[in-house]
Amino acid sequence: MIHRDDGFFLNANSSRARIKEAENARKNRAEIVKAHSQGKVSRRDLIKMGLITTGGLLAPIHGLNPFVRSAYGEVPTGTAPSPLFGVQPFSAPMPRFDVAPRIENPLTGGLTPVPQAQSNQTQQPLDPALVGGQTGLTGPIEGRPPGPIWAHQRFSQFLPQVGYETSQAQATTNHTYNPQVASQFNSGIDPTQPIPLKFHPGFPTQAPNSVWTFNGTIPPYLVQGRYGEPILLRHHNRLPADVTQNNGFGRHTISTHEHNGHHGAENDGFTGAFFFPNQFYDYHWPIVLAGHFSVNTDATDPRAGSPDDSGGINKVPGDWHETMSTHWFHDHMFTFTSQNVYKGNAAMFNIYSALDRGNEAINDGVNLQLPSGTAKSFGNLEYDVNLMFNEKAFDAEGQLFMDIFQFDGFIGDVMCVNLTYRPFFEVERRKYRFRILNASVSRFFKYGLSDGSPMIQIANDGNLLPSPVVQTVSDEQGIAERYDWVIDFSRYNIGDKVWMVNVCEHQDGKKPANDLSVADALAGKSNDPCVGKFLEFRIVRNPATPDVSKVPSVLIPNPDLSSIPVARERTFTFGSGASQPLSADDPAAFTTGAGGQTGPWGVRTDNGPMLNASFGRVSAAPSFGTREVWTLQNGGGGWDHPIHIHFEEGQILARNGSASNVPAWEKGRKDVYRLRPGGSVTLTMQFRDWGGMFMEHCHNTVHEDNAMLVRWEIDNGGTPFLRPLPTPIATPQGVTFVAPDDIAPTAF
Ligand SMILES: [Cu+2]
Repeated sequence: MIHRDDGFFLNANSSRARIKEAENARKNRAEIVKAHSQGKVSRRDLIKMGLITTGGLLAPIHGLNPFVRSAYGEVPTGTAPSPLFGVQPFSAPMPRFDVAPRIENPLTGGLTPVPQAQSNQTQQPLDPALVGGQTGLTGPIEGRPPGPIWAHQRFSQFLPQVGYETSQAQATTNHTYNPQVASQFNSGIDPTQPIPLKFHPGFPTQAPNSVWTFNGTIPPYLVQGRYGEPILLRHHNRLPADVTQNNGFGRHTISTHEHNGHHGAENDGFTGAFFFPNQFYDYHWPIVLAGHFSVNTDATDPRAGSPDDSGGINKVPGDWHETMSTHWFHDHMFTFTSQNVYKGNAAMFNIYSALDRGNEAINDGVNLQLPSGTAKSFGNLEYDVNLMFNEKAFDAEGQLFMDIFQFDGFIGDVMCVNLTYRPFFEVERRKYRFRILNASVSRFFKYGLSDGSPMIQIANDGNLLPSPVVQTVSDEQGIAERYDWVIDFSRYNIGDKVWMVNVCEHQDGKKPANDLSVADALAGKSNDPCVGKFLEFRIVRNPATPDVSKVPSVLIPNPDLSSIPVARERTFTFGSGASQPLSADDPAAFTTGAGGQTGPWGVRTDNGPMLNASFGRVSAAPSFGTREVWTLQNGGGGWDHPIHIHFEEGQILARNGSASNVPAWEKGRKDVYRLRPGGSVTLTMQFRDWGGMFMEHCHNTVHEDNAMLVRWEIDNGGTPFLRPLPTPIATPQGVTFVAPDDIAPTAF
């Protein structure tokens, strides 16, 4: 246990002079972040001005860089502490998610204009602010790339049956909160009361351009879907057309990634397929089981199914072993993902199935009866609770603050659950399911209950585990990973309290610095303000009816891939010191200068060079319908990287070369693979059902943005897919296509 008296986080005992110095440094840096986010200076300009180095580091200038040794001490100083306005922890209720209303007839009037297979290129006048002040120009109403290549694949076969419509928008008061549970299951919150956008009732209201959430409101947004019921999510961009109207960070162009949706790539939120203010993008989520066209194609197995509206099952094609449950969706805008997600572009998506029904009472031999509720045939939320963990930072006025010059990662100091500072949640004496999302920029969480009681992990990422795993403390949950837990509160008495305690200390965004014991975290033996109690459970009553939920000893076994030949093995190394051979003018490439050293982060594909991202570069092109084995290697020991591979679920075959290193809670399917310092993960995946271009990247989104990301695409030898696929280049006047700017020699 390392206990520093001082370090990354300044605290109230730090000298006033140091705090003032750090606050001044923050203000000075914020001016640069603002200029960069608004496009007034490029990374190349910042290098020329000597403000950042070619390695991507903030130059050691006193008054700018908080890590410069100062007269006040030898150790690095951090940002000034976020103000808490006298607020005490556990003084506000934790709000449940705001459930998106279903639009039942998206093709017959529910959505206007009617969704269509190809992008709607109807022209509209362009706001001059989008085009350098030019007037009289027009652009398409939909930002999806035009034409057949980016048409929704198999749209007529999977016509949307339900629609959702939401806007990325400036912060505003929520007047339509619908948690889909009675207030007794929401710590007494009255949903008819307006909810201003505050991270605690005692904090200041956020300015419209400080926070950009779904519909501009909190609590976070939740979509509920089910297999066999295709969804059309129409996402409007209602952000300011003037790029400078962002309160210092965040980009007004967005791309929405349904993290790990098994959908066509045109609906994946490709990082280069972003759209502009006043446009919408129609995302078509067919919600099919992987293997839809090759396994159980006659839909005879009831385990491959969707809940119907009367407690039964609608059987669907595909492999029931591929059933997914807890998803989220978030921004994927090229080089601005960290800012946009942090600013509020993050929501959750629960998928219901025959196995994971969201109804704990239906006992039909298929339904696993996980804690949820009983009133509705599926999707009951009384005892099935989405939790979004992330930490924020605020400026001296209490407005949301972000610093993009910590290229190792961005770490905040105000721990929030469901965007509320250290809240309480009232529970009954029975079992609950918690779907926990790490929605941070760069922080890992590791947590347990304050009394050391067991928690049962039932899912990792979107996937129920083969078998539940009992733990008293979680693993270090990486950014974008989802862990689902069952906690049984029947062991407590009415009036008891128990806390969730974070034991994972960060000193920077590189990796966890130290894992404390729960006892040490409770004793305050860390200077990281996010270590310690952060969520208070108040046991308030007995359940009105007996708890009939179960945690079966078998959940979802993995699909057996042993008879499928391995078509190809690939290696990706994630590290620093990357270069960018592409031109500074290349619109798809992360670059700071011609022939440029940029960086710092990159990916080495097979034995090629360590490269900065370009979404125009094809790094890998697996053949449609095949299985491959990929090894993800950490290029260094000084950092951790949670690597996300889009589209298909993988099974981890080995950690550091050995299957025996894979812990029980990683034995299911995964979509984020944290490498651990110096470590490697070997996994296997199939490439089925859909085509197009996908991504693989670090989900420490500061690393992703700077520029640890590769594009891969599914190849079918030329038909029906193009080989290679053209790269979309988004402009307000419409999307054009260019040939890939680079193809790795081992891609095809
Ligand atoms: Cu990383």
